[in-house]
Amino acid sequence: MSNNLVIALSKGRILKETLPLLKSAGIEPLEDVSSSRKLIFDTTLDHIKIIVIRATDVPAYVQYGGADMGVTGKDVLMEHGADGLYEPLDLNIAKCKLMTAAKKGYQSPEGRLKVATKFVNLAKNYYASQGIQTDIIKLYGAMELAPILGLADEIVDIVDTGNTLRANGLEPREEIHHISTRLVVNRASMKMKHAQIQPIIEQLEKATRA
Ligand code: PRT
Ligand code: MG
Repeated sequence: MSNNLVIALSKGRILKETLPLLKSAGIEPLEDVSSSRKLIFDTTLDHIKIIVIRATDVPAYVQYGGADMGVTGKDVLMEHGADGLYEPLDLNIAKCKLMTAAKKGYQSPEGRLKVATKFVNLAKNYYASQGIQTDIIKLYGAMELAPILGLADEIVDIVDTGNTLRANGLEPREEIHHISTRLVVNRASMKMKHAQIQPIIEQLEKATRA
């Protein structure tokens, strides 16, 4: 088995906060990952490569061993399921909340609720736990539009400042989960490459506490 290590990073808002943490662990990409069109990067450590992919694709890459380690949001991990993944570290970045929301002042119906979200599994489980029956409509973005245009009674989405909801005449309702960014490790890699992976986890842990 090769001792090469592949680390999967989420592009988008998590990336900027992840790079300084990796740097403290001595791992720096040799090129600017945000401006390059490449998907795989050499780093200051010869045996470590970084890939930059969508946050939602990180669990699959790590689960199936395409990457040994990965960085993605707890929301993405919970929605995907944690099969084949260790989650050794909370990186404590990109913190936000998974919430329900609706039009300001809107009275949600007593019976079945129409819910628009990209977090289909999390939404189903949450409303089921509240004893509420739902018809879930899967969307890939701009969930805020759904209640405005009558597509849904409520949405389930990530909220940080609440500005996006307010700007669209919506209000936050129930908090479902606190979210932050997590380090995940492929289960087989954790055993086979423990000597390489453990020090990285320890250095990242130190960096997140700093
Ligand atoms: O954009 P793309 O479809 O490629 O993927 P993505 O939207 O999943 O990626 P990205 O980069 O936008 O977010 C990656 C991760 O960042 C998420 O999985 C969360 O774990 C975390 N995160 C932290 C957030 C936010 N804060 C956040 N504010 N993800 C999304 N948002 C969005 C939210 O969806 C809403 O549209 O920002 C808006 C709300 O922000 P406020 O401040 O207006 O409340
Ligand atoms: Mg986005």
